[in-house]
Amino acid sequence: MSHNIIVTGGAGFIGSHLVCALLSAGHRVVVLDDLSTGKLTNLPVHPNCHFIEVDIVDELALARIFESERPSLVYHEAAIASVQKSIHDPVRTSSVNDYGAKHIFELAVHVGSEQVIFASSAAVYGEDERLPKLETFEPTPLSPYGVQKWQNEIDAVRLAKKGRTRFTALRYFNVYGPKQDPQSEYSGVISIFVDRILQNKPITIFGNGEQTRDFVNIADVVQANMVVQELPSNVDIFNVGTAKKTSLIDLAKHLYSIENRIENIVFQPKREGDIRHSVADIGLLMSKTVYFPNVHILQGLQTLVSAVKSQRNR
Ligand code: UD2
Repeated sequence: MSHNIIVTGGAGFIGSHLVCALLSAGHRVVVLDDLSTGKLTNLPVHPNCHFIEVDIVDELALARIFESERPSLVYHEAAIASVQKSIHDPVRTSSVNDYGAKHIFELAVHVGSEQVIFASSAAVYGEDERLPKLETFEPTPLSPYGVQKWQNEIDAVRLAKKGRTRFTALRYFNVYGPKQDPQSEYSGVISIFVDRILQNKPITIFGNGEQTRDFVNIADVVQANMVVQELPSNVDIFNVGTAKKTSLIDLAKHLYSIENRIENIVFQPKREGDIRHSVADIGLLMSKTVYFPNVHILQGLQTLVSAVKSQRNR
């Protein structure tokens, strides 16, 4: 079935990959983005792709868009997606990540959208040291970002009882892939490492490098977003990862060996709010859908390095 779909944050890293997959599946897509970190060049030129520049805290503008588009499906990917930024600026991040999401969710219910699929985060698990992370663990976030994403889930549970809109939260683990912007200090570690190694500059590891993450390729994150469409439950919360963990040191080693370069690593103190280990249990998502993580980290890193190099040569 073809849907009219709103994708917030659709010009960003994850959103734009998702928009391409939705267009390929034959849907009409309306992209909402304030272009604070997203880029128009991330979006394909396609007759079914429509872009509207809007800030998700602008309630009036959003209401107008939802009233006229009446989307059957909403993907909410817009956020200030940074643990560190949420610590330095909890007020602004809360207005976007918490209140922005509230607006989107309320409007989807108001116009009778069938489903809202939204980006939550492994950051909700915070200081709980049990591994792998199970959706049934009580969240204990360490950062405002984790609290904000948890609040989104609480709102989803509340609103799912109110109308006919179904809510699906996807707790992304550490997403990486082409189009992830390496330029900010808040960028994902893989994008920063690739950028610096290709420029022959040293990389920085915060802490001793033994912290681990479940690095999940953007292709698998898009897959998760696609397979949860049409799930019958009123509300679902799923981890999206690979169930495999990689330490920062191993990640750095893989990248240096792909590029055949001598390791050049600077160590700095651990960052505030940094969780030590993180790996997803993905049994729930795999049992309820056909999700299967296809991209092995080594293969994903190799593809990413080639993509970044060929983009630079253009
Ligand atoms: C990621 C997500 C965040 C949230 C969280 C869930 C990104 C950018 N952030 O936060 O949105 O979903 O996962 O747990 O994907 N590091 C270095 N050197 C660098 C940069 C980072 O050592 O130059 C370390 C950092 O201290 C951390 C690890 O690498 O231990 C991963 O950092 P990150 O910023 O990529 O992601 P994380 O896990 O803080």
